Amino acid sequence: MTQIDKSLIDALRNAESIVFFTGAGISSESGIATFRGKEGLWNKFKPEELANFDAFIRNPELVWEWYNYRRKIVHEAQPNAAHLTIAEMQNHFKEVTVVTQNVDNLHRRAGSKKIFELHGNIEKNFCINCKKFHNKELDFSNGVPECDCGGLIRPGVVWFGEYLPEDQFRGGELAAMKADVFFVVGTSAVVYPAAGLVYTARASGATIVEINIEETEISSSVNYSYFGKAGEILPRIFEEYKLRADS
Ligand code: BJW
Ligand code: ZN
Repeated sequence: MTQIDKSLIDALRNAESIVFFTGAGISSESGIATFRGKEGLWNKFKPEELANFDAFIRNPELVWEWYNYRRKIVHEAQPNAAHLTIAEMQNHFKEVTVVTQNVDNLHRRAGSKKIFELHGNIEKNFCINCKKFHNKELDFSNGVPECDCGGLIRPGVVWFGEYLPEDQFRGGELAAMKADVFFVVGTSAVVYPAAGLVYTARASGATIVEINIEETEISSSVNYSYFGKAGEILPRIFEEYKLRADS
């Protein structure tokens, strides 16, 4: 069984601000497939075919089919032990911030309060023409839904080649700069500018802790790597912290 380093627990005991930078892997134990890796969604679907604006214009039905399929899975999923541990940690630290690349709402449903969503939210939709949001249930009975202005309605997520929502990215960046301990959980850390936040946190002096089932692009740049499932490792770290917090 992976041992949790005592020096990490010491760092947590001295920490005021902790940040969880999360990716698809944190939700895989809730039954939501990741994008990359052997169980990844994109073994079947290529990102360049689906997660970009040109693909949507070329074939909006196909792109919507993919998002509606995923939306159904997300609705049926429940937050797992990793999401719940992060939410519980809010009661033990001055400031806990979640900076997520996920669009699945599971951090919010677990009870996390301060969340920055870098890649949007699968529950939201907006018109490609006037940008108005259409967040109520959409009607697909006459094909891809349209706005009153005639524009197609698209999922409210960030595709390749698109800018991240400025307020969300800026919030994530400030949190990374302020973090005492910066956890990187369940992300391959290959998609930018999100992955760059790890280096922002490191340059600002944070202790970086990676939790992943396998090595990633950033493994050689972190202070601690724990290889295992987020839903097992995070509760163990928190248990160790609570045990030693009183001693
Ligand atoms: C577990 C686990 C368990 C599993 N426990 N762990 C060349 C070089 C550098 C950059 C670029 C480049 N060419 C283009 C770019 C920019 C591009 C980019 O970064 N591309 C790289 C892939 C090369 N980025 C962009 O385009 C971004 N925008 C941008 O740069 O704007 C500026 C600009 C504007 C105009 C023109 C040009 C530039 C936007 C990126 C948007 C990403 N969108 C997606 C889709 C969101 C909507 C949706 O959900 O459909 O976001 S792509 C997809 O990847 C999704 C994710 O949020 C993101 C990251 O993936 P994540 O979360 O890391 O998941 P995985 O699957 O990769 O990894 C899961 C991990 O979990 C694995 O490591 C597992 O081992 C682990 N794991 N089970 C712990 N139980
Ligand atoms: Zn419109």
